[in-house]
Amino acid sequence: MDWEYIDLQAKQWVMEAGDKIRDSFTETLNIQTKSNPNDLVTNIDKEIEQFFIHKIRKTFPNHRILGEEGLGDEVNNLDCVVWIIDPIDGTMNFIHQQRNFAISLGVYENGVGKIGIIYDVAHSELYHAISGKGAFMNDTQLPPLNKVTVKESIIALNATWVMENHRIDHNLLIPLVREARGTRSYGTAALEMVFVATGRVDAYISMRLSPWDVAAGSVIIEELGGVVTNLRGHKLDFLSKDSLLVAKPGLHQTIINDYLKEGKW
Ligand code: 2AM
Ligand code: CA
Ligand code: CA
Ligand code: CA
Repeated sequence: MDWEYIDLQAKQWVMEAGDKIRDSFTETLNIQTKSNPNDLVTNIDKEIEQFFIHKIRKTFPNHRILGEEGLGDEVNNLDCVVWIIDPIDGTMNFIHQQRNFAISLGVYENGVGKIGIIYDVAHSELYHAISGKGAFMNDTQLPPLNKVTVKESIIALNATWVMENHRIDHNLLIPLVREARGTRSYGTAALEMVFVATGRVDAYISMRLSPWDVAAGSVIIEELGGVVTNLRGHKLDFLSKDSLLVAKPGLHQTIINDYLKEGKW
């Protein structure tokens, strides 16, 4: 498989999609709700997903597509090549802020991440990695991730997970939040993973994300020596919803061992 060619094509499409999203800033959005009143989708989310599907089907007819808005294929396994697409990650930010959202596109072969592309449209920052070939922000290669202690780390997480919620004992994360240097919350899993890749934050935690939220980010993080698992320290399967812990090497192990030990939750 010529991953470099696929990566080149995908990056061109992502830039084109970014232009479409920027053009939409002056238009009136059609906003609908999904699973709850704060789970939003717009006509642009659907149009961008359709745009990628059209391009992929025309250029790579044998590849399958798993997209958040469900316009691609019904994907029940990751055999052969599957594109895992989130047309807009951070839709709430897209609607309210016109920033802090991203296009996220991962290409997997037999379940193994080969290409990860995340485009921060508002900042014109394109992050990408081809497995084994380095990770880049625009044309600048990103350096490998260094170790850091909890005391010196900034951890990205949503305040929801330290309030009473039905996924996790909300007391579990309090010691980590207390001992970390700081916490941040951006509302876009794809960019929060990119922020770990660039060292802007040291770890990112979420209780429940879907394959399209994490597929691209995982390739970029792992290329830099970072670690991507669920909160129990197990690998993700990129087919089901799961929790997520992304962190620099060392810090990941420390968070699992000292703060998230099974039995505590
Ligand atoms: P989305 O914007 O593509 O839906 C913060 O809400 C992060 O969690 C975003 O990356 C968002 O992706 C993701 N997310 C996953 N499931 C969600 C849901 N049910 N409602 C809102 N955001 C969700
Ligand atoms: Ca969504
Ligand atoms: Ca998403
Ligand atoms: Ca989305």
